[in-house]
Amino acid sequence: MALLAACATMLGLMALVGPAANAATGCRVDYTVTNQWQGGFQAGVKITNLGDTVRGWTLKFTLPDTGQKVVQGWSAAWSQSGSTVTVAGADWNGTLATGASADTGFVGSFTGANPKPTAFTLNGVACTGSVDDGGSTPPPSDGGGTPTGTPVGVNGQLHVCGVHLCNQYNHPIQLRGMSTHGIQWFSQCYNAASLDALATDWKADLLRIAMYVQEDGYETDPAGFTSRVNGLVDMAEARGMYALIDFHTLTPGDPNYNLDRAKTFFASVAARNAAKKNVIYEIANEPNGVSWAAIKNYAEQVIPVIRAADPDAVVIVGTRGWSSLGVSDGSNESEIVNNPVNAANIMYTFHFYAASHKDNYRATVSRAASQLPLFVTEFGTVSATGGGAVDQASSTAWLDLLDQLKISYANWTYSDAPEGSAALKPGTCGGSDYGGSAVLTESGALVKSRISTPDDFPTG
Ligand code: IDC
Repeated sequence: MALLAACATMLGLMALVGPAANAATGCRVDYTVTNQWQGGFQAGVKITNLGDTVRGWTLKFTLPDTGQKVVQGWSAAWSQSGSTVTVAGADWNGTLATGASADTGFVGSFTGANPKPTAFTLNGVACTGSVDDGGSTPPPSDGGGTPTGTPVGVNGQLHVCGVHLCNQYNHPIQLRGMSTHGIQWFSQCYNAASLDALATDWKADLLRIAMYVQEDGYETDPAGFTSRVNGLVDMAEARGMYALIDFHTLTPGDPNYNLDRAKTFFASVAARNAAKKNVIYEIANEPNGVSWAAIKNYAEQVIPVIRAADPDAVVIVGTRGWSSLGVSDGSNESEIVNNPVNAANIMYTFHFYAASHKDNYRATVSRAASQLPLFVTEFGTVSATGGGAVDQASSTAWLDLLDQLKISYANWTYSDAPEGSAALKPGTCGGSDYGGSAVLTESGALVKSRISTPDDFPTG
């Protein structure tokens, strides 16, 4: 306490005598306005510890204008008292080694100007590193928040045409991208640097946002998860990537268990994102232990909720047997062909894990693709557990098939989880470097080599 008081006195004295001597830097804060609209904005707040390891941290800063309010923050506990904002690190990002960063952010509102915050302190020590608002200057855009020349800039609002996903010129396209891991566990992996790498180094067309409903997901904090999903939609949009909003039901397998939650969630995200061109809705990740009739019933209740708010977006419906078109339950696509969901502009989900699902699944997809619009919203190069060895031969056979059929896909996962399906080596998300090949696992290297080849998006 005495030491702290002495430090505070010294800092006070130094402030009085002017900036002749630099105080030892303990931290740096990068503040980036990632999106701004009438009366509202979203900002990323990246905290880098430049001092000794910190176990448990509290960031404070000042919002200079009286109209500036924090509405909802993520990846930390956010509160505001007058002009002072307090951000307390969570369990999973509360320890920061020297040089390590925590990525947090918030959605705010403002009435007058929206000046950048001042007086950042970490555990009471002033953060004298640079405070950067470089992200507040948006890249060239089509007026809808999307940079030109990017996947969204070229293809615009998508729709289903026959069995394909079509762009604004009504030509079939294939989107290739990555799925997040569960955002309740790997939120730290989704930040400005990692999404920059995904868009520009991986040249990904889409980001799937896997929002688990159970397992400490949405059901524990509906407002917080909704806000985090919206933030990721904006970050994808700012980089010209499509955003697949995945209502990641898994256990229990009957999506009707989460019907009320789905209606609440989709009403909110569809209203908030209705004007955007980059949003696709995936209403049930992997139904299991449940009939196609029950899945169809769920879809026919959730889809109208989305359409009421966002009439033109594509919606993707999960299928029986962990989205295997029924195959993993001893059925096949005919149950859908004979009894399709009563809605337009929809697609059906197919998932595979290359080391577990091989020729008979590929035969089903080959056959079904001429009758049903399919979207591989999730696949792994490994076994269905998400772990084990990469099956190079089966993965290659699958990706060749999807390319040939122009079926869009997202790979599980763009994360540094300690499992074979993760694309990034463990520890990657604790740093700030996501580009190049040194951060990639075997799975990441294989999938990146497929995703980063030039797109073929027909225009005109
Ligand atoms: C797995 C994750 C694993 C996590 C588990 C929790 O890889 O870290 O502990 O979920 O439920 C799916 C699911 C997806 C699974 C993945 C791998 O959609 O949630 O992720 N998988 O098992 N379907 C088939 C495989």
